[in-house]
Amino acid sequence: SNENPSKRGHFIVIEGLDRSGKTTQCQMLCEDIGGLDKEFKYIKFPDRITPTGQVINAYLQGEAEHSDETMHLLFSANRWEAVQGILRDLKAGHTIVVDRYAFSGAVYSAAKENPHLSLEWCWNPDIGLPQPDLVLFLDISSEDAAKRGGYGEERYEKQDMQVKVRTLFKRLFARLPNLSVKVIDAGLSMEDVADQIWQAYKELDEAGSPSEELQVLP
Ligand code: Z5A
Repeated sequence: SNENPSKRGHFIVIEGLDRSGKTTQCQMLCEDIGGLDKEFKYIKFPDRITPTGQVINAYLQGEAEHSDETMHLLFSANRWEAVQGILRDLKAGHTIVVDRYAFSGAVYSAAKENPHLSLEWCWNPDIGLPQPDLVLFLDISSEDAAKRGGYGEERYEKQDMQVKVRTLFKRLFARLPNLSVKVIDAGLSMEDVADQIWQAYKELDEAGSPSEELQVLP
């Protein structure tokens, strides 16, 4: 029940296009959770610090070239190497807020002009990762996203890519009927986006016991 002291933390993922405000919203959500005196942890993928993350960072910045398949599997490995820590923190009752996850992993690779990288092939290496209790998809048109700061510096920050990515996100979520996905209108002000997210967080929290074991991505 809700009074169970060994209750695990919530596992929340924020997804969306570039410049949809994911990092901004993760920070605001973490602050609000902390304001309730609850323990939280923020994780951003790719984690550019680990050995796989350093290869990914160099690739994204255009400093290194690798095959599409190699990069895809490295992005996935970058999540797999975080699994033990995620499970340990959830078990300790900490809520985890994740900035991009397997959904970005599948759709950014599948959006490439490479016939080998079907959405299905791209999803496969992430099957078995812990499944989030809630995915907040920050939905924004690629035109509105492009109007925001700092756009266009990294490898995938091109508008035709972003249009494909948005379509693929929707296709992927439609294929995962047991996943709880909430679409958030991310074209609004930061405060209005944060309000929608806080509403979704409270619904999750009030729904009570995530005491069962975490599901895995199918
Ligand atoms: N990638 C991949 O291929 N495979 C994978 O498995 C994973 C990722 C995990 C880097 O990711 C690239 O890696 C990314 C996907 C690919 N490809 N691209 N391009 P990243 O997460 O490291 O990307 P990022 O560049 O750090 O984040 P971002 O997506 O660009 O930004 P964001 O987190 O969504 O937005 P933000 O930093 O919060 O805000 C962006 C700007 O907008 C900033 O100036 C804010 O002040 C402003 N902002 C935010 N909210 C608002 C509102 N509501 N109104 C107005 N302005 C706003």
